[in-house]
Amino acid sequence: MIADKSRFIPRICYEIFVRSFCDSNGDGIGDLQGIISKLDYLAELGIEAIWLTPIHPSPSYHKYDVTDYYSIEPEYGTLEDFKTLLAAAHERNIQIYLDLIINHTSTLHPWFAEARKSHDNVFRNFYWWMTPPQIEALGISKRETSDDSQVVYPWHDNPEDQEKYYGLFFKGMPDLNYHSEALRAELEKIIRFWLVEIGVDGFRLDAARHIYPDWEKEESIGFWDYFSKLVNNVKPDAFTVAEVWAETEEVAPYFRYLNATFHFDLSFALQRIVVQEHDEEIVEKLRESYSLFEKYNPLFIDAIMLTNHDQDRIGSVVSNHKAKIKLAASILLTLPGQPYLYYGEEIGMLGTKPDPYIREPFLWSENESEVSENTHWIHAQFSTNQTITPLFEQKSDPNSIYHHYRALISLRKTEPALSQIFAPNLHRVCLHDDQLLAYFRPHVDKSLVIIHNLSGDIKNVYLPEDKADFKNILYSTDSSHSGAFSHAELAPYCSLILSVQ
Ligand SMILES: [Ca+2]
Ligand SMILES: [Ca+2]
Repeated sequence: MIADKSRFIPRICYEIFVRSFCDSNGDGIGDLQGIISKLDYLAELGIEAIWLTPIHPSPSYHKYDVTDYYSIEPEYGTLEDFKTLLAAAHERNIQIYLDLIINHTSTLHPWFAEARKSHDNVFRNFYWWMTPPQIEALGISKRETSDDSQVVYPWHDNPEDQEKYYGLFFKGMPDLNYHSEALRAELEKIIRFWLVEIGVDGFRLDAARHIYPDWEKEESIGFWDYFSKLVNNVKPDAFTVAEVWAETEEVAPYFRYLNATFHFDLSFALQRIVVQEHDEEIVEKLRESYSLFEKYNPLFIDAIMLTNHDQDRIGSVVSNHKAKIKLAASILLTLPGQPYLYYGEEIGMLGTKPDPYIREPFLWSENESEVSENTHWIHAQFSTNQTITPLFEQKSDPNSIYHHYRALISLRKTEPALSQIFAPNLHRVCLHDDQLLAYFRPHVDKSLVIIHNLSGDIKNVYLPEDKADFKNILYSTDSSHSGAFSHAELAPYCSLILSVQ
């Protein structure tokens, strides 16, 4: 079992797509010094941990195909810059999680460059190789697409080689084969290097359900047993959050060995209820997931998000409807779990796939001067000065999306009922209207009732008898509310948090 890490869990996390976040040297590409310059901004927003998308050398713009696990992509900076970032983050009580991509490497990684040379190369079995008859015999030449990979034919040609190699995501990303003990020894070195020598606080684990291929799928969970033991041996308080992009039932067993997994089912459910303006018994479904997760790990941490770098941005999902953007944030930040904000959500950034357009430059200021913190490695199609108010202006507008996020994060951190992370305290409050989403967060010090109006209509709210004492308005986005909750109306898309006193 995993160690008790309850003392080490920060509560508000922020995903930075490094290339797009902040440019420090005017080349238009986000970099580590840029992130350092924004740590005060993140601390002010209330962020307590950062998940950095990959920072290792890589031929792609997204860097999910690593060529060297021990250094920093030169476009992003140096190892010294990274150490500076880590120290500066720790000074502000912000943890740093690295994106660990160990399902595959780049074809340009020296291991693969060796492996592809010949059948008897010592690196050959770091990867998966088979002849076409072997592939046919196992019936694995084709696969069904999954939420995280549209690839149907995962076997790729190596010129002048009778064997093909397996690459689930694309031919430039050959899958690693952890049947190789030598590869496992390399992995141990990588983990030790980042956790112990450099001192990062944890890992976001990419493609965790794909470590072993589909025909050996059940091996993947066992791999994380091995992995968590490695981590616990070198740094028991390190944090692990896994990408297991699947239905909740398939996700749950991963909690046996890992602290947290991203809740994709919830992410899509939150998007749907805000778009459709109807609840779909989200609280009941969450409670079912909790009892499932609990079976595998009583200290499970539900990593919750509206979207991440692989999903259409929430701003676009709700058609840039400002009140709905705020409503989505209000729901996310009042539910149990460890929330992950995707950079730019706090200023209402937009974007739909293809991928580069859900990863556009953060708008710090208007993009007019030549030298700017705003990155410009891509020409933004969605988040521009015409569609989005840059952070600089939102800061001086108390009604901005930015201030909404900030207020909710602050509230989450000061109210123990909201910040409770273990044994999620969540119960449905039935208001007999599926356009009202209401829940109860009991806590020994101060319990809360939270009500969201999902609709564009003014709603009458009648609290059930057992919640009749919840008359104190702790927080409301309805400007007509103040003091005691006697008036039973809630304005469109507004949220209300009530306490007994
Ligand atoms: Ca730069
Ligand atoms: Ca794999």
